[in-house]
Amino acid sequence: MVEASPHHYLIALGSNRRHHRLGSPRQVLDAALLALESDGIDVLAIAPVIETVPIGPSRRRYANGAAIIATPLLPDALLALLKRIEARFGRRRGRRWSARTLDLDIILWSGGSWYAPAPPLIVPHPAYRTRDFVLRPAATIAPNWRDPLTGLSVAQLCHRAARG
Ligand code: PH2
Ligand code: MG
Ligand code: MG
Repeated sequence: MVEASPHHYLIALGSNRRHHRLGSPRQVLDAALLALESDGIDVLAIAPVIETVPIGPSRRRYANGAAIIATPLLPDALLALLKRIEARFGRRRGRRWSARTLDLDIILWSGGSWYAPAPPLIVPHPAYRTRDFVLRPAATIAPNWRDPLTGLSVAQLCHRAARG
């Protein structure tokens, strides 16, 4: 039998802008998970959403979350799908790290490492190991998932990031 969804991914969700119809950043994240499901992605685990202070130029607070998903898509195809969902939610490409309605990032995948130059995609996400706003939600659903580069678990990375 062919396995329907062989790849597992840890994805990070972020929003710091209301959506005119969906509402608050937190409601945007809930709707984004439903959008993933209606696009055929299996959502296996959802972390409780947290509110975080913005890192970078935007001054609005973020709602941040994480999910474990399963899909037959390889990272490049999944990234294309995530970008289409971001666009459907009104995300505009502009200044780096400007306020956004929806940000969907691939953090880890079950295949280990992935690198593609165009469009640029590196998995594991090159910056997630020090980002508390990614690691805190991630550690609630994937504490034992090991980073292939450092060999550290998500829980260990989370403790380190919290210590600063
Ligand atoms: N995302 C960024 C930049 N800064 N800060 C917080 N707290 N949460 C985010 O999701 C976030 C950020 C770029 O994607
Ligand atoms: Mg992104
Ligand atoms: Mg991001």
